[in-house]
Amino acid sequence: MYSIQKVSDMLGIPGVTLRAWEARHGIVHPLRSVGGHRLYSEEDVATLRRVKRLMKEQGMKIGEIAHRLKREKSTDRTVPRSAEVPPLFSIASEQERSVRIDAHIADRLYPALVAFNAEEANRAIDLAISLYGYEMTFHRILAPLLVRIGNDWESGNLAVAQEHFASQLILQRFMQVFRSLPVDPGMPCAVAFCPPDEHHQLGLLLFSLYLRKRGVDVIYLGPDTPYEGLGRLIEMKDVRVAAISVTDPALIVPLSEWLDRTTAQYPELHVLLGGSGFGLQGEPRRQWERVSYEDDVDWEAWCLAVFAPRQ
Ligand code: B12
Repeated sequence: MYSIQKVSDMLGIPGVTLRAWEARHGIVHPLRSVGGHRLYSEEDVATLRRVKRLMKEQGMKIGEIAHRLKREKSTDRTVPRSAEVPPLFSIASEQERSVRIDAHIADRLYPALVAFNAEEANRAIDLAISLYGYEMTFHRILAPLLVRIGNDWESGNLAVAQEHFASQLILQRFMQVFRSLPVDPGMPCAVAFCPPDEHHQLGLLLFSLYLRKRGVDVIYLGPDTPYEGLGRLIEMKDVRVAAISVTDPALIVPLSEWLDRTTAQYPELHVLLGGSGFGLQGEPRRQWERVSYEDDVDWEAWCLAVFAPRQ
């Protein structure tokens, strides 16, 4: 597996471009390390190499290439199911096997969700958790599935009721695990939210789960959170960390204004900003003391620095 830096060096494609191709066009879906960093497989690297070649040799645009790759994938899917999913444990490499198992679970889960079949969907999720544990299940199976569902809704292939049902069922499973994880009383408190009008909460959930697994008491406020009252919450609970996720870049200006006020008022507060909204911004990023951007930091190292016991 390769880090984003390694892939960028190998292929001469900037990291920001790799992230944009993933977020906007779904060219590849690298796995995530426990620290939340992208891990590219050989197959991902081969796909990216091919994308680069198509751009250079045939002058194709990234959108056209994404369509071609999708078309090719759906043509592959016309192969009869029995041929497509061979017996789960007969495949050579570890990585191939997990890709097959992922596909097998997703092939059960997706139809169950769009058919409003909660029982079957929960069984498929239980199977995934028993195979991978909950953290890997969320990163490998459920997060990519939510992205697929979001895409299918946006392209008109799913009705809003199907999208809502599927998203809600998966979000409930996230919350179930989240609530069941113990809080370490020695750890400071964190708050996690998306600003007003931001409804994309998946990245925030993954990060919150990551913090909660480490015993951090995360107050998860979720999507579309008004700024009013957050200062009071920070004081009441002695919040040390604010994790904020933004997908729509238009929301960054009001967020910056809130950050100006809040970091001045609570100089001890650490803020971690994440979400594709920041990657899409053309202008240079604002600098604040104690504010970091998730794609510049190693989650593990950042947590160690921020949550290290005070001397
Ligand atoms: C799923 C989805 C939805 C779901 C959201 C479900 C949910 N509850 O979260 C639904 C269907 C509700 C939805 C609605 C809309 N969506 Co939408 N959606 C998507 C989709 C398919 C995937 C986004 C996603 O969840 N990615 C997976 C997560 C895990 O990735 P991520 O957010 O980048 O997070 C990663 C990192 O950035 C990081 N991270 C993120 N936040 C944080 C925070 C911290 C603190 C840290 C440390 C890390 C971190 O962690 C993650 C893992 O590394 C994308 C298209 C795509 N393929 O990307 C469009 C997309 C994001 N949506 C889009 C739009 C426009 C909308 C809508 C306005 C509807 C529309 N198309 O008309 C609405 C309304 C949303 C709103 N007002 O906020 C646009 C956004 C364009 C833009 N830049 O503004 C996209 C890109 C689609 C497109 N091509 O146009 N959407």
